[in-house]
Amino acid sequence: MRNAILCALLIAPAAARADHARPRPGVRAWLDVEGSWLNRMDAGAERTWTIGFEDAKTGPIKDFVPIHDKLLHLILVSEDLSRFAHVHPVFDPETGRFTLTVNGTAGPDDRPPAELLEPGTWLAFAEAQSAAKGPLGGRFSARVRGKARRAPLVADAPAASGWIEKSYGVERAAVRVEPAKGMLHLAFKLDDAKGLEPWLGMEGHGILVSEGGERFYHLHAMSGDLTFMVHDEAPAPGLYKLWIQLKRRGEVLTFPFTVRL
Ligand SMILES: [Cu+2]
Repeated sequence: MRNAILCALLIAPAAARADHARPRPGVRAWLDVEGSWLNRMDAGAERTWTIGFEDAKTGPIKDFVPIHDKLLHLILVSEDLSRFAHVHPVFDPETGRFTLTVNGTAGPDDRPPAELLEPGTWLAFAEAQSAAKGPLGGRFSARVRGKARRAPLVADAPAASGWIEKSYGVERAAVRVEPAKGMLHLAFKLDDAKGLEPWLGMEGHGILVSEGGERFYHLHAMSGDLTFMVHDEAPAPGLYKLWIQLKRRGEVLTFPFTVRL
């Protein structure tokens, strides 16, 4: 734990880093849905999700500083990892709380897409940075009433070259797990890579979540090349869903893969 934090602090933001902020001892991260900690709601209902971080001794944390251009990054995934959204809840400096309106009419950056929040359990991973305490992470769940539609998680098969090649409509992209001792390297390539531009302070972002949602990593592309890294540990072997996110010609693109590590 301490090593991971040190590592995240020591490596400059411009370099590749995997600041998969983890829950921090002495800090409680919480989510409530419309003021209730039961975190249940009906599908399609407009609800406010509120997120906060509380220090056991000093109370609510309010001294957030931007990390990759935003004060809080929230990754929402369905429990079967078939659905995904990366959103940025709105900060209230008075209370130190972040809010997200789901199924509502909030701005484009802080609202999950409409196809999200179908019945079932949703997992939410929050990443923020306190000026005094450093990276803060939170892992939450919420339940949308009704019968969940669950898709099995099946690994994408790599070609003999090791590359997993996939089509997304007219797009083609590929990823390859590259052996690296004590860390993880994922090489990525995109057929139409002209006009890529930085997004949230990086060339690209990779979100990696283990089957069942126990483990969460946020990877970044190294400058000039699209290799995504977890540099401070090797994620445990298993099946993972990976979403590579890049910005090209003004548009944020998301490429999902299922990889076996
Ligand atoms: Cu974000």
